[in-house]
Amino acid sequence: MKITDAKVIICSPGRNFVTLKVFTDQGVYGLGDATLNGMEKAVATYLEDYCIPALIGRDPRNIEDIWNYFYRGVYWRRGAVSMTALSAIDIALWDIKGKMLNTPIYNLLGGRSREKVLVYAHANGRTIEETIEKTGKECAAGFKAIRIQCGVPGIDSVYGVPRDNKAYEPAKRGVAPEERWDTSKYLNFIPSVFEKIRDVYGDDLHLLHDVHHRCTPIEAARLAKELEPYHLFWLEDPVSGELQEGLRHIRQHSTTPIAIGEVFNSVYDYTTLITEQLIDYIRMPLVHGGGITHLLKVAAIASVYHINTGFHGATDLSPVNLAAALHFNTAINNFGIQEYMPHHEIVCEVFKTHYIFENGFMSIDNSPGTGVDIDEKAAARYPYVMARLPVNRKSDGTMFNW
Ligand code: CS2
Ligand code: MG
Repeated sequence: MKITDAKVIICSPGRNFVTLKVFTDQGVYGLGDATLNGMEKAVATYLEDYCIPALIGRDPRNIEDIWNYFYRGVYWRRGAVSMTALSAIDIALWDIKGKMLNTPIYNLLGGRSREKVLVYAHANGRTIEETIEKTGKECAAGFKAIRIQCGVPGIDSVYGVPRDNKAYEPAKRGVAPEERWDTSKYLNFIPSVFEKIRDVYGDDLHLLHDVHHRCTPIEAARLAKELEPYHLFWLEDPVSGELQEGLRHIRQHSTTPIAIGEVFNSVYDYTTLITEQLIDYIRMPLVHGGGITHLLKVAAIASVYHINTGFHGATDLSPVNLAAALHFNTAINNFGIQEYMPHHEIVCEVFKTHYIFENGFMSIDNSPGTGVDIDEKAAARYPYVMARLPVNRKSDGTMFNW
């Protein structure tokens, strides 16, 4: 069996997605997600100019060897752009293997460990009142776990909280906008939000919060400690994580569980964090972390240290990634939770999926491979639009030292 060709499809049904389609001489093709928010064309170029020519002619069944060829065989290893490209190749190859064997990917990963996958929703309010209202809406939709973000008095724009009450989409058209941030205002305010949410919704709901890396280690330790009374499911990305040792400060001061890694792309971003048990959940998603092949290894190491998965799943990760993640989450033992932000309706015109959400959980059916297909004609109706994530400065204009 041989790979005969591959192509990159870029489309923008509401937001940009990059999809890799790998063709074989058996008529079966595989799809991989190659979307890297705000850097879409860099991944597409890396795939088209460097990876696809080296992929053609290889046997798609040899996933492990192909993975190592593109990781260890490349002099300039790692990095978000190349790891996203490698993830797309890997997911497409698992899709092909599933289709060739006529079985869903979870079956290739050891079969079902669970019937359904716990997911969390987002409640983003500009004020505490709006956050309470949005939390209520997600509870009514059946969610058992909700990520709570709230606008902060005195800060014009809080990342992840849309100012215009529109759907969540942090990337803005054109060159990256610059925003102002004030960590002390944020730290003084956020515990009061969780106090109110617990007052209204009680103890059973799982509450999560995302710091988006906007604290120094000691600031993050203070926040984790002050949030303890509200027993969060997790506090996400409390620090940037580039300095793995920074997480020790948080651990030394608090029992709030910590999740990190949506911007990580290899197991080497996690070694200290996992082996010293400084975190509780790994966030690195299949699409940016080297695909199923690499995440299987990261999850296995994490499992030894009683650390669970909680993959990134914002709307800038395509349905191809979400489906692959659901297979992965269905199979592995140390699954914790999956982020789930439903894609905009028009995304469903382009991507045809076989997963469902019901009463707080998601499940995937027995379709072979990932179970996702792409309608290329529909994709062509939504051409690429340049969009970037915002840059933050302190209120006096200084760039942060996070
Ligand atoms: C966020 C994301 O979902 C999350 O946890 O941190 O919204 C993230 O900011 C975007 O996916 C960036 O692309
Ligand atoms: Mg996040």
